[in-house]
Amino acid sequence: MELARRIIAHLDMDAFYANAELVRNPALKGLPVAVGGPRGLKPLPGQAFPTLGQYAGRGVLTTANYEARALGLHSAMPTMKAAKLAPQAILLPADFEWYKTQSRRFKAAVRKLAPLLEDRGIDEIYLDLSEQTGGDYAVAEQLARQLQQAVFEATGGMTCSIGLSQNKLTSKICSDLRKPHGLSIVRPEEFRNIIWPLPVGKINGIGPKAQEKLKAMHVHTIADLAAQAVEWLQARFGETYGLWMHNSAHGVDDREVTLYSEPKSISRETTFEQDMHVRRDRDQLTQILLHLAEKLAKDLERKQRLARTVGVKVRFADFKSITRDITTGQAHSTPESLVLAARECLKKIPFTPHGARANIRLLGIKASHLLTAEDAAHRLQQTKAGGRSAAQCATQLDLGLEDGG
Ligand code: DCP
Ligand code: MG
Repeated sequence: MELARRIIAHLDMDAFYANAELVRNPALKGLPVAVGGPRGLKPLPGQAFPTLGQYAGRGVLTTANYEARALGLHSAMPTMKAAKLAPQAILLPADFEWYKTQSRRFKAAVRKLAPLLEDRGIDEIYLDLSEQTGGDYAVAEQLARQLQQAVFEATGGMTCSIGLSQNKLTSKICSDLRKPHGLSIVRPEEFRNIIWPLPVGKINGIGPKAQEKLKAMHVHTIADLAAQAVEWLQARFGETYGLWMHNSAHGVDDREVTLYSEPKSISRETTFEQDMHVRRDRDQLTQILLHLAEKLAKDLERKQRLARTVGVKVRFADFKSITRDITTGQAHSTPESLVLAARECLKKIPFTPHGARANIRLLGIKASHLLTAEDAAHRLQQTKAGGRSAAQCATQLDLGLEDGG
């Protein structure tokens, strides 16, 4: 399908975790509900559900339903702050298994009607409707209504919002315009009227930092951004990001809907034929870690991803496993940087010179929080591991035990 006639949908579930709770607990309907409380918070005597007012601690909310948002609550709000704003709102613990079940259900229902689906995480997807609709927005609108109905039925009553436009970027903005249970369409010729008046932060990829910087330069709306010369943006934000901003402000985004589901993590591990001693077999462990990092780097390359988080897994002789990970402001893709990060993780594992924690039967390395090169260029620095080779990085493998310790 030629680019000009593409129709791409973005579908995002409304107040996902909170509405998932409502499905299995209809008594919550109409009440303000926040998700993210501690497990085991009991309702006060005479009340059906625990409330925010009972909470004391340092957590944040994962989300709030629209009744709770009317009271000022939102995702990522410190729970204590939420408790001051709305002590009467209901506070539930998050149950990811249940949300994943509901996620699978809504995606399966959508896939039956629109098979060209890109999975973007627990509550959102992109769909390429171009072929199916022949590029006709009236047909796409009907299909979108059917999708909303199918999602509603498959999930036991959960609503979603859909944006329709010629590309992912615009549809993502669009799906948010009429939440909840919204359907918004931006035809190519309507882009300026509908999208330009919005603040720059509505573009997915212009985060708080870039917004601040733009604000200081009196660029507030997407129209303001579109009015800047691309060279001006590149001089201030770098070649790649400046060009991307310019294109985004003009509604240019050629990214395809990719059908495979996003890998959440990639890992490599190996079980030893004989247990390895953390000190005596250090050289061999070093080589094994390097080998695993090289394999993992190849996996990442094949999948065209970089990792924000690197983790290690160690299984001890007594079969107990420990994992540790680190997330830095960097994206890892080379064996060198993976090894360096893995070494940092290993330092956090409590090895002992003797006993069960001295002998390892399995070593693994894992990359997660995977980003595309494009995401990484916008958000993070890529590590070059200080120009050291993988072998150099690995020679000093430190398992937290001094020689003779
Ligand atoms: N989430 C989270 N922490 C955040 C943001 C979101 O744990 N800071 C979780 C809870 C949300 C889910 O991810 O329910 C989906 O995120 P959305 O941003 O799509 O938010 P909602 O679906 O809750 O609300 P909306 O109706 O605005 O999409
Ligand atoms: Mg959502």
